[in-house]
Amino acid sequence: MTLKAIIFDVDGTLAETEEAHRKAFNETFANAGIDWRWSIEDYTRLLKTTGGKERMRRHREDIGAGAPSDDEIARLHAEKTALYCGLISSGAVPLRPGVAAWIDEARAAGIRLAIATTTNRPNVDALSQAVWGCPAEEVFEVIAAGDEVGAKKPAPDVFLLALQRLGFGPGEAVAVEDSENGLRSAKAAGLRVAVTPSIYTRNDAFEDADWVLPSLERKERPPELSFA
Ligand code: XBP
Ligand code: MG
Repeated sequence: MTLKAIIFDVDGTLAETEEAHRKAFNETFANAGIDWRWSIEDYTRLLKTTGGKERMRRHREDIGAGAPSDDEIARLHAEKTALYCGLISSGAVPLRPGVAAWIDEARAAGIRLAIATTTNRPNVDALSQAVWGCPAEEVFEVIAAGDEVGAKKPAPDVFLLALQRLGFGPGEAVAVEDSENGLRSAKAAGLRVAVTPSIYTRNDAFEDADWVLPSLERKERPPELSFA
């Protein structure tokens, strides 16, 4: 079937954002007087739990702590989002190689562009402003983000929501992901999936991917994913 849309993940796919997320979590904990500090090793493990609030609850359970409460975690997460957006707005994180050119190329070819991400909508907008100088909806026609769905990746919900908003079936779109959870989510939605591993996901399992690409640069993309 002809390809009509590309649905992009954000964290790790459009940009290597996870170090900025980790720093924002750690700064939030320090500001709140909580003695949690997530190392790169900790965060690699914790990333298996998608969503920032879910990740904090997972850590609380892992260490057998009774606090912070779920309400407190929601407040901490709002602060983390503000800190993260500040980091991204300072221009600290560029797009990954090939992303900007691919998006231009796809748009010029009439391919419709969407986002399906676990991250919060303000984080998507902060990245778009920093790298494109405009709100995310000026780049992506459809954005499905964060808490808009009940079940985060690897559940298919966020990709199904993006497809529904596009008005397409899964055979008409391709998902672009960097993680095993993202791959499983997109596959469960019935999509073909191109994976480009990121710093935090290079040891994930990608056997089920339709394509595994070292980067999203044109020279690495198969003919089906080149439009120029
Ligand atoms: C990314 C995530 C997100 C971010 C944090 O997953 O799991 O949780 O790390 O975002 P994916 P929030 O790239 O598969 O969408 O703190 O805003 O939840
Ligand atoms: Mg990702």
